[in-house]
Amino acid sequence: MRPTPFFLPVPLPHTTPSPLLLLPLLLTLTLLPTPSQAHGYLSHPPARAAGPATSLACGKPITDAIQRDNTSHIEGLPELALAADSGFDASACNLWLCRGIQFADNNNIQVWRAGQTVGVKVKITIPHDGSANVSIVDAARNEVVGDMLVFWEAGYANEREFFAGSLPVNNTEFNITLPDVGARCGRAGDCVLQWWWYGKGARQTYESCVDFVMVPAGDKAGLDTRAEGQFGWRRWVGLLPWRRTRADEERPRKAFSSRLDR
Ligand SMILES: [Cu+2]
Repeated sequence: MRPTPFFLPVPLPHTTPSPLLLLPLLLTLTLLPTPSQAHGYLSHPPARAAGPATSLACGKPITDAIQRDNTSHIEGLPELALAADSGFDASACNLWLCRGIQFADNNNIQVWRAGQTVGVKVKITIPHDGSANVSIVDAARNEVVGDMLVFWEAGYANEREFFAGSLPVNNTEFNITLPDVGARCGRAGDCVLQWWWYGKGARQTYESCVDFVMVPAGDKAGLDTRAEGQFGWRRWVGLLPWRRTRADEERPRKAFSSRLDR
């Protein structure tokens, strides 16, 4: 047998193309929507992150995709449910509510009162001009409760402003004032605070959900006994200095989830 030549000389170009010629290509690559790597998430207050309950409801492929890229768009997820062994359970996983991420995976339940002002932060990594809103959503019906709390009809996450560094600050940092939704959102899991963004050029939807319970103003006893114990220690843990770091907010994974869940 003849030995296979192990080195095949490849002719090298005699000249390197000018970087200017590469510029259009680079710009195209930068601006093209990237299917598997996207776009934004609500970074504060802590939002739902996919975990074991999501894997059980939505299957492993979808859960893996969300864990790989917490800014991913919803439209890329349904195809991952198609395989016979995807583990997707349509009755338990609604991809259009919180991207299917399950309440049971969240150990960061906010305790809020009507009239309270809450600071919200959003992380946008790739812009797509579009519309957005932050609303309270009835989780059982996937229905906005009352009026949207913040609403951008158009011009949210505009590409040109983003790359020029002139994106309006209120796209990513703003306050909301909570209406009295105690009647519908009195138990954790009843409602979510949802950040919703649709990039119209990319035709992609991004969503993050914050879990909360609304208690009567100034009345701690409004929590039933089961919830009081549950939220009592969870809130206490939430106040520990090592629990709340900037890194934790920027990286919406649950650093201590397995410890807390057991
Ligand atoms: Cu994109």
